[in-house]
Amino acid sequence: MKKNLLFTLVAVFASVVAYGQKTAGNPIFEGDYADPEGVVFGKTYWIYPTYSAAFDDQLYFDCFSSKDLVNWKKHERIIDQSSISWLRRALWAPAAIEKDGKYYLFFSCNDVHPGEIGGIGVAVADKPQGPFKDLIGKPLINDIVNRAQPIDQFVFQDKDGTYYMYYGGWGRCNVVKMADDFKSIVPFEDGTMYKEVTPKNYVEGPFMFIRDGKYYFMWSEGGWTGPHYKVAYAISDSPFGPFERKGVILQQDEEVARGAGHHSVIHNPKSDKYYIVYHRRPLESNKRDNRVTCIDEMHFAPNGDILPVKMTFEGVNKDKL
Ligand code: FUB
Repeated sequence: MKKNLLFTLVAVFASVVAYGQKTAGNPIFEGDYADPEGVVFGKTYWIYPTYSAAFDDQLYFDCFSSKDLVNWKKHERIIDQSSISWLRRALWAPAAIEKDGKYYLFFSCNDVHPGEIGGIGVAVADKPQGPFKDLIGKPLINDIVNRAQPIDQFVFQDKDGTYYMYYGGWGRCNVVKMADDFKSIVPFEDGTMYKEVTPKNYVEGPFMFIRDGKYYFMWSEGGWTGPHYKVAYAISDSPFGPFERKGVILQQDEEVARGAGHHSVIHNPKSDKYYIVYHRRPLESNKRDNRVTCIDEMHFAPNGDILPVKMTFEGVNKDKL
């Protein structure tokens, strides 16, 4: 009886501590997850990461939701091999958007090389947590154009409502225009289908957001398997660039972690706070797939430049939308 009472008291104390938790702590959830795409749907924060494991085991995505950036709920297997007939391996780098009450999840798979089936696909669901089903039953982009491997897609809505997709590995980045139903890509006004926008030192993981009317284009540099992975950025007046590299804003810190990169940015319009969601490798590890998802606040200089991000173990404070 006494033992039970003690157990109950400990459990109550633990949940009070957990409830009162003020900062997220980094990593924000357990497990090896990389390439996190942070996005806001309604009053909920969502993170869609790659399941970081051997390529042959990367056959599904989990995602995570939170009301406050601190307490995260896991949603398992929001899409898997049963709903993508052409998925063989290496399901990577999800990108999620909402349009007209439907949720679209863009993904890449198979680590595609010339002559192979794979590349960027798109799935749809009625809820952010899925279940997602392949929308077209084949890749949206299979070909290697401008030497860019079709991976690491990011779908961006411009000021006029047009959706563009930035993508590319192997050190090259393309932008394409999306059809309204996301079932295909469509020509730009000049008739071209692909525009190369590769900035200096670009490797992969493009991301775009607008702040004060300017286009902030960001990407990862270095090799994702090593310690020197990092994030750099450019500011432009156009979604097509030119993207002149301004500098690195996220990189390894000998006191905190290595291999920090492939990020996304979440903005809370109410508080006007910006958060960088990224993966990093713990200091004590040199395992390729031991990548964990973290969030830290991103700050700007008065002239609009992004200030170097200080990676932390504490993470961010509670932030309700
Ligand atoms: O997680 C698989 C690959 O690693 C991504 O596509 C790259 O951006 C790198 O993060």
